Amino acid sequence: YAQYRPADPLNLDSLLTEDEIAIRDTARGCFQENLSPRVLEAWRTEQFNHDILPEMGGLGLLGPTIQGYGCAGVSYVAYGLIAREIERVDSGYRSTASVQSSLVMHPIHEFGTEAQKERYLPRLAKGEIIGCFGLTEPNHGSDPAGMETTAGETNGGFVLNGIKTWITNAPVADIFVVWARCKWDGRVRGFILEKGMKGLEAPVIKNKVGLRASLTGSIFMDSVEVPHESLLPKGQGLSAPFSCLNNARYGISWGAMGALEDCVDRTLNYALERKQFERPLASFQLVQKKLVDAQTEIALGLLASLQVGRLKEAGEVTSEMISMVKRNNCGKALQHSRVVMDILGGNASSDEYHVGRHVANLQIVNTYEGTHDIHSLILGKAMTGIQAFTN
Ligand code: TGC
Ligand code: FAD
Repeated sequence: YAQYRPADPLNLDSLLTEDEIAIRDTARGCFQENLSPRVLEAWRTEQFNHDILPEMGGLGLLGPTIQGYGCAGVSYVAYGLIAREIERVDSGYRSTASVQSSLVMHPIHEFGTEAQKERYLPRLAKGEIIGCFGLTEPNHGSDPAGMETTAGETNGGFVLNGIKTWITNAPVADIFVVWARCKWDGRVRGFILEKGMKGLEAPVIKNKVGLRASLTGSIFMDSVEVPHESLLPKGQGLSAPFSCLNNARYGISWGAMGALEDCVDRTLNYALERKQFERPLASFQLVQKKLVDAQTEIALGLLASLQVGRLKEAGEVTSEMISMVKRNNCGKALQHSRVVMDILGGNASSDEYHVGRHVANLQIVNTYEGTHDIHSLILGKAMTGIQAFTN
């Protein structure tokens, strides 16, 4: 038999290319060295660190699957591995990065003109400018089809009215990819708005109970006039924003596993050192069960994401497969991070032990990009042929 390695129980490494392992190791080294020491302060103060995106951009980690425009052009599995390493530090940092890569760079690359790609992608890839993605509204979260934001035609362009809320990166965004229903044909389309446009504001939402290391805001659009060149011309209908979500949801399925891995590593080390009844906590059967349950879900979840990534690279992925790994991995990460947190006893209450921060983050990760239950219904519809969202 080969040697069993608890850190990689099912030998995921054997399924990765040399390039993917090198990218993962670079990302891990960089994030553990540079992001980890800052996370507690960012969490406590809800302060956005403007160095983070340029640092990631310098390593080619933003929009990494895009070919050209200053992007690295790596595999979707490599993209997942990067998300896992960022979220091993904090889900909020992964949010900042995955919005930039999957929800801003992807739609510009997929649905934009050559001029839009040249104008925005190289600077987004370097982290010189920050983007956000506005789909959710105060009255429409799980049902974006009901959106109230509108785009009307004016001389020389369009005028946008509406409110988006719970938008990652919005308060610090230089560009805003906003989805609106077009008055002339009732279809949803994407528009690129720029900071400073008249009638555009993006106030911060303060005092979140999770994801405090990433900034979240609203987007208020009061008759914002934009030129024709702001329209993303190649995407029409809800399938356009949903295709961006497919990419982001896939990355999150890897990321959530990274957060749970950090919880397991920290609680395992604690259990080995802390003694009660004159024995290490790790010697108690109930403690070992908690750790092994979590470790098993990590190993299975990562393999599932890897398979979805390989199918994505081969052009054989479906959105239901992505729903399955997003739903499973986020749900399992939330459930098991909460269970292993018990191992810390009273120290779980201290943010210096970090696991409570991951648990609070994972509640949100399990909610955004389609809640756990919404993904149940997407998969339920595929399984039964009956949609259960509405009557
Ligand atoms: P439905 O009628 O099923 O579909 C409307 C059109 O969209 C197409 N479609 C998809 N296309 C590509 N990928 C997908 N995953 C797709 N899902 C649906 C569909 O084929 C149809 O196309 P067409 O051409 O026939 O018009 O839509 P519905 O209105 O019944 O809604 C279904 C539902 C509930 C599944 C959907 O609305 C949904 O996924 N809701 C969840 C909303 C959500 O995920 N919001 C995320 C906001 S962004 C965010 O949270 C970012 S957080 C980032 C961070 O900080 O990391
Ligand atoms: P609701 O849709 O009101 O759902 C509330 C509850 O009802 C949930 O449990 C849901 O599962 C359940 N529910 C709803 N409909 C049904 C149904 N038909 N059947 C059964 N149960 C149902 N959005 C963006 O566009 N861009 C972003 O960058 C972004 N970043 C975010 C960052 C943070 C920190 C947070 C908290 C959210 C962010 N979101 C973003 C919004 C996020 O995508 C939504 O919160 C999410 O889609 C859920 O929508 P909602 O909050 O309106 O909840």
